[in-house]
Amino acid sequence: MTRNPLPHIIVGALVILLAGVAGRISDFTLSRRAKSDREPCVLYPSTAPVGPTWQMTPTSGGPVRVLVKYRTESLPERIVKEILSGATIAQAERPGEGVGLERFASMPGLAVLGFSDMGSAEKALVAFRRDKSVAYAELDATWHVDQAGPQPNDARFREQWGLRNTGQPVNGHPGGKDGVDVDAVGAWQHGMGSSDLVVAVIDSGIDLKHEDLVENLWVNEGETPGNGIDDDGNGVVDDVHGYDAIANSGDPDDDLGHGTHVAGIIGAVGDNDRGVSGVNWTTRVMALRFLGATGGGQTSDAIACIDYILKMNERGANVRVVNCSWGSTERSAALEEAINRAIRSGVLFVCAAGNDGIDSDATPHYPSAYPNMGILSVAALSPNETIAPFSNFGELSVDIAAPGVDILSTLPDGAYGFASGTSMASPFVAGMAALVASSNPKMPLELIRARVLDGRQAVPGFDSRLMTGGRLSGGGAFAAGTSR
Ligand SMILES: [Ca+2]
Ligand SMILES: [Ca+2]
Ligand SMILES: [Ca+2]
Repeated sequence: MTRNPLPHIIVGALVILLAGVAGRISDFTLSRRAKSDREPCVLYPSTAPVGPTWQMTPTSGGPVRVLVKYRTESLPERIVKEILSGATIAQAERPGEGVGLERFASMPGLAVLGFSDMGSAEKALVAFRRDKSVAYAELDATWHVDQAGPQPNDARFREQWGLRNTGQPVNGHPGGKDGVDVDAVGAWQHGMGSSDLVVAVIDSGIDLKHEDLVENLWVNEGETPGNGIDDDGNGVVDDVHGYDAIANSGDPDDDLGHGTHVAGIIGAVGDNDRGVSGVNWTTRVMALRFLGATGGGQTSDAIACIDYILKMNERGANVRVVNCSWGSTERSAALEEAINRAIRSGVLFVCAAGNDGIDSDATPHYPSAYPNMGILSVAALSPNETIAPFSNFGELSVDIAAPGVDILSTLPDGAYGFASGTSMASPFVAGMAALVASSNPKMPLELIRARVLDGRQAVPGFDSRLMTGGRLSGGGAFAAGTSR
């Protein structure tokens, strides 16, 4: 690990400092309060630093302040007198008695006025903006910490609306709704993941050489790579990062791209300056291949992947979460039994709800709809907080929604790209399940499940379409944990 802790220390120190000064973080005002009780109509300096982690919102409640900047190099005495007499701002309140005027050394033409309510402030603004000697006039905005929590330095993190949605445009599409994300930043206040816990991706394999995945791949410590020998005697030669059930080999490389994309959502290396961040900055992803280059796979190969997971768990691998971003309306009794057995051993299955845009209660999609509490079924959320039109839903059979539209993640050959589908939504939940459990890698399946589901953010209209009626929230999942 070569993480630089300095940015987090700085952010943390800033948050503590602001909390100490303001007494609260969310509504922190940087304008200096009046020295007396003579508000409104106090003129005093305003110091509002601008930084990338700050967001501006209009002041609400209390005295409403207005900043006025005159074109002159100093605030003209004539203007000061007019302001103090109320002549320039005819509709605004008259200033109080004996109120002094403070100027800004660096901006001599700027003044701050206080009004008792928004109505008189807005009238004053209109009057100021009509005045040709005024360069600009604006409300004295409140600044606050936008999100108190660590954010990774990955080059394309800003495009990952699923982790942090500020309404930014993504993949050439207009921005969605601010805050509609998995609240990864809230979750990261509690931890960035753990290398003691393994998430298995049963899929098309993974690009095992990807710059943003290598560090977070599961490693079979008992296997010496590339010597053509099954060193650990588990029946698979050179299985260093997982298993290819199609070729029965130890090289689950990805020639489809699907599994690599899924793996990056769960655990692309976070805060390493490059690419993207996974829900977990640090984790261990086991690569399991049963989907071939055409995107299809056999039941028997899926079962072989589960068999491999259980075999390695017996040897101490600690696979706690399995992601299944695939499915069919065909119901396999054999696959169902294999999954049920794995769940009984303490492994949580997180599955895509399917991309047919239908009610899964009426037309079930498997394995997501197998009736087992150890299976979480995930619908795809859009950045506008709707269930994506292609996504399956179901009040009984689909549990929760997670981002699944225009999701940026890793692709084979060291690439990055966008994809949409419940295939992308499922790994957000699988990744968050692992993140929630990272403080206790032996956390019981039932508790992991409860935290993820109980922590969901309720969304109006989702009640009739999803079991929890909400979307995944990392901050909520950790809060759900502390209330137990
Ligand atoms: Ca082996
Ligand atoms: Ca070997
Ligand atoms: Ca990265």
